[in-house]
Amino acid sequence: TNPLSMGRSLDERLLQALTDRVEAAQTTARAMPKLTDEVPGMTLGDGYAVQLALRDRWLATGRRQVGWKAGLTSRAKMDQMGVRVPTVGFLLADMARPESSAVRTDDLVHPRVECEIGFVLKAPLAGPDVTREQVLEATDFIVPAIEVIDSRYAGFKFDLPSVVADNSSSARYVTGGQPCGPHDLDLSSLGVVLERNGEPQAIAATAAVMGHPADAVALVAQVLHALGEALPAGSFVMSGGITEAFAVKAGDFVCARFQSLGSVGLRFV
Ligand code: 0L1
Ligand code: MG
Repeated sequence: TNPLSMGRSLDERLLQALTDRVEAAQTTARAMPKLTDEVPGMTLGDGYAVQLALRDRWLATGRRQVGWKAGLTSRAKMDQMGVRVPTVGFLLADMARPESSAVRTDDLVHPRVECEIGFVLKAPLAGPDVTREQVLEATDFIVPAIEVIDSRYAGFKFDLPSVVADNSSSARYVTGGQPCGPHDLDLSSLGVVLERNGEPQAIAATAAVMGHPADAVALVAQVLHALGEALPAGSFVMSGGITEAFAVKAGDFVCARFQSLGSVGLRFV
């Protein structure tokens, strides 16, 4: 599948019905079967149509969008989930949690954590062929982040259109450590250790994210262009999990230690 092919097949009634279903699963933290069980012909473009319909509903209620994330950008994540195409998802301000804070688990289905590099943009990024260099030029600073993902699909079992409709499993995120200029370090080879309860769960380097995390941000810009969207200045963009994701439960403490960027942590209650 081409991550930029956005052909659509759903009529408006079915689009709204599927959006209702995703909205209910996210709001009540109840798992649902994957959407393609009912609509086997759903396309990637249909998945994004549901995601954007959901985003627009949330914005209409006063929630605020701060940016976007890339999902499934590392081989480890793709192998773990059996999906080979990177995706994007929107990030709302109220998904953020303070560093070291307690994150509730009772309003999530089956949370998992990922360590990622976050980019804060000082200039807009738009168009069909945004490059790594343009991403770095447009970046104000980068910051270490942990994403808490929570697929609303039973057993974390889904396919590409379904996971895209579920906003690429976005749930919570936290930033921390030391912000750093995009040219102050080699972003392609930063080491990271992801710890759970003080024990290393995974050790990797940022090259795992499409060779360079800025390439994942470029891909976000390209996918958004195909959807008629763009990254305005000030956007916060997460570039995707560097390692596979790990399940967490109440009582767990998670910390990601990044070379040169410090650490970011949170605990679950
Ligand atoms: O941020 C991510 O990589 C998540 C993408 C969706 C797949 C998943 O739930 O693992
Ligand atoms: Mg992620």
